[in-house]
Amino acid sequence: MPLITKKALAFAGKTAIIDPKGNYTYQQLIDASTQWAHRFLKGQSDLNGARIAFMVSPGFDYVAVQWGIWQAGGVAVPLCVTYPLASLAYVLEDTAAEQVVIDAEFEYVLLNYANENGIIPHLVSKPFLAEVLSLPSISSDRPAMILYTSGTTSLPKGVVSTHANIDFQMECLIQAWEWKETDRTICMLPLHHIHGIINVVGCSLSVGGICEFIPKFSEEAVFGRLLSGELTVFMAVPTIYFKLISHWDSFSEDQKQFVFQKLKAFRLMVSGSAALPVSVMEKWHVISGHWLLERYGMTEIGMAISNPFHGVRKPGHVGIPLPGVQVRLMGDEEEIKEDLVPGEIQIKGPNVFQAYWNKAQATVETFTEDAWFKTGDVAHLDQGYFKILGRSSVDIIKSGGYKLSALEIEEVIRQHPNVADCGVVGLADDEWGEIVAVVLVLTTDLELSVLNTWLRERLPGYKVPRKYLIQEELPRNAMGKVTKNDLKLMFS
Ligand code: MCA
Ligand code: AMP
Repeated sequence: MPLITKKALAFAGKTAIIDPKGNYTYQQLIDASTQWAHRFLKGQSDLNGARIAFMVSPGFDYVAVQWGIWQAGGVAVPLCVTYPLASLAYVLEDTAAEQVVIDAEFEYVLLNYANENGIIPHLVSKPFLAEVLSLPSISSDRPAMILYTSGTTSLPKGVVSTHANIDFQMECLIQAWEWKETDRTICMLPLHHIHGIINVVGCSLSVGGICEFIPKFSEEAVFGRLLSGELTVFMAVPTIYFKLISHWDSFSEDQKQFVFQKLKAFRLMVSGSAALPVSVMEKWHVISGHWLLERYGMTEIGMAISNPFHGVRKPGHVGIPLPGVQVRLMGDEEEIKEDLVPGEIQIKGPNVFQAYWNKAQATVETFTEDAWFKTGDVAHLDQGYFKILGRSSVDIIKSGGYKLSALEIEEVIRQHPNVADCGVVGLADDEWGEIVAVVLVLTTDLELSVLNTWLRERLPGYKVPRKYLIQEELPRNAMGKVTKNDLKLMFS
């Protein structure tokens, strides 16, 4: 039995999940996931690492399916619920998923595709009752999950994490942030990324806490729950704090007093996935009395660096290494130990992923010879605290907490028949961190709204450019390479 399910047995009668469909105990979660496990096994004794994809709304069914895959010895491949079919198909093909679970509201997106491509579909809407037999025993070094991440290549890579990786990633946060059984949190983050899966849902369910779900972020819905007086822990990306602050600005003075009293009572409020602007941290302190705890992580490593739960949370800094995680800063030749000298963050520890799925070469290249994972993030040290200075590649964009590859977006745009060439860059933005912008070279006239609609059928909304510029040609250096800094300047 995977560790998280084993832990759940201790809290059987307690409420685990509250979602728009109801309240569910840990026992219900264990029972439903056991049913899912048998549904996937279809009489076999072990899935032996078969990939099972699922497109399920955040909530009880999502977690039951995830645990069911793990109990049956499969590898969980969560699909983004807002992806167009082209992006879903890429993940299904790349992982060679054998089965896919489809929530009622996504049947129209995926059911035909699954049937046409020989992937066994399981509909959440279709009840199932299996005879409960024995389930395989799962060793912790087996792969548990594949999450897709964008990088400096044009296609996203699947990050394979083992049960041991996932368990460590949760346990070190539970220890560092003092998660407890009495904690109650809310998840409004997408569940195809670490932030929602590990930090929010995984940690709260590992300690016997309550995890509430709202299916889609809205300022009103989140404030509604924050002011309920029932939650103790809140985690979000900087864009969400920015949006909540803008909403708060419209409140009356009395309402602001009420908000302050309710938020002050929280045990912990965390920000991560992208740089937290100091102005947002300071404004949130005015609103709630909390200095947000900023931490740093990555799909390949879970969380690695965090400001302390007790002690100084330094604005503009991501903190100190988490317990059990080794962090070093590397210069061109050697490790940097002095303050204020920039180097690449490199990581070692039980949190570090196993491999990129089916990409042996990329896996080898992302580690140093002495087995440190190269993050590609540049930072310096300041009295023991790490400060992120940027990324080593201009082609990586962080928008709304999502990591995007400029090259992937360019490849898709270039497939449009009226586009001769293009260059994608991230532009600094107060709300989104960065927004995606593109300089286009066209073959013939093209309505930008037409291109935009065409792109939305091929890319998730958060990858679709928000700014367009049409030029005769792209600026290139002597080597013929597009100079992205010049592209950025064109927008200023
Ligand atoms: C949406 N819009 C955008 C973007 N996305 N505009 C600019 N840039 C964007 N990236 C616009 C839409 O066009 C629309 O405008 C309006 O915003 C609302 O769109 P919608 O899709 O409804 O957005 P939302 O639901 O309000 O989403 C905002 C969000 C979401 C909640 C901040 O982006 C989100 O959940 N982000 C979190 C991602 C995450 O979990 N990352 C963690 C990765 P219009 O109506 O005019 O069209 S894991 C990770 O990074 C590591 C491990 C770590 O450290 O955590
Ligand atoms: P992802 O690939 O979605 O896991 O994104 C990981 C990347 O998010 C890291 O490599 C960083 O560039 C960025 N990131 C995460 N947390 C922070 C933070 N607190 N400050 C700045 N960047 C961050």
